[in-house]
Amino acid sequence: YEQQYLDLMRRVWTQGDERIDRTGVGTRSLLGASMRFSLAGEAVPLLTTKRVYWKVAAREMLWFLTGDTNIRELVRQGVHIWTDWPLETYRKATGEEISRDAFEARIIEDAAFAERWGDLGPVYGAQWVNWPRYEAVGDGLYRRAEKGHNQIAELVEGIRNNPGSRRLLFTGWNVAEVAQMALPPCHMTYQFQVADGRLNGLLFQRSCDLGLGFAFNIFGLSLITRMLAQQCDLEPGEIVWQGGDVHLYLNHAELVEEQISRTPGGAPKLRIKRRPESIFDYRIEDFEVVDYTPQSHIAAPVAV
Ligand code: THF
Repeated sequence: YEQQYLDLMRRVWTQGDERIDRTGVGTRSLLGASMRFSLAGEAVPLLTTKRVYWKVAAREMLWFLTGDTNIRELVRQGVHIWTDWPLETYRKATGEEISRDAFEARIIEDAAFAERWGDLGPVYGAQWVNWPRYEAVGDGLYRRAEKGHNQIAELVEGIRNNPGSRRLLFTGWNVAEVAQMALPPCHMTYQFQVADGRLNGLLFQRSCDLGLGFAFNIFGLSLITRMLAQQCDLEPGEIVWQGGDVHLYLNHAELVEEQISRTPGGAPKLRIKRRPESIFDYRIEDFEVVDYTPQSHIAAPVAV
């Protein structure tokens, strides 16, 4: 399964259009790519050509499902993948040359500081479980309702009660709120299908950092598909990944060269050890990856 990924990596690296992107780092990029992976049995498309910190990706997914958009809880759990964006904002606003560690320490120690500087705006979680709803108050005026749409809860109901539906999806791309987000959603739309007692999952990702983010995003898609299948008494089927702007950052040259020279090996499995009451009750201890013997981690900088 992993060969699809390595082939795409090679194609983007050798044929991608080179340009300076939003971050100023520069990428090679192409538009439109697709991959499929089976989740049959306990299979999970965890990359074996480098070690992927799957627990970080799992914690991030659980954090999305709580609706939280502040990095504080992530940082508390030792997850650093969202720190760079608030840190950049803080440095620019204050001119203070605070280190990443010191910034994270303040986020943890000081609730008011975290409230002021740790929020990413209405990103994934906010849209997934609390998409704004408005109610009429007369005279053509509307106010924001206290409770928004919980797309995830509605999705679970949809899969259970209307499995033939072609509307089993959720999205983070709220056009009206994109401008308030620290970063508009990259993995933006998830769609599901029930076929032959199995749950298939598809992700459309408008922008994909193939060297860094992809490994997390494909694991996240596998995890949410497996969780939803469990909640709806279905077997997990296959997942389909669709990339929009698929790119490799120019400062990932060493990672790319090293990774495409490696040969995939093994068949990692993802196990869910308990069946929680609802899709919102999973804990990190519920997940276990076995038969995962990856090659060494390859560090690469994240473009902010
Ligand atoms: N921006 C960019 N440039 N790339 C991304 O992958 C990305 N994301 C999220 C938002 N913006 C992005 C953030 N997610 C890592 C992983 C996921 C991220 C951001 C960073 C990362 O650095 N991973 C390293 C180390 C992991 C660790 O130390 O825990 C890795 O090797 O995997 C994609 O959704």
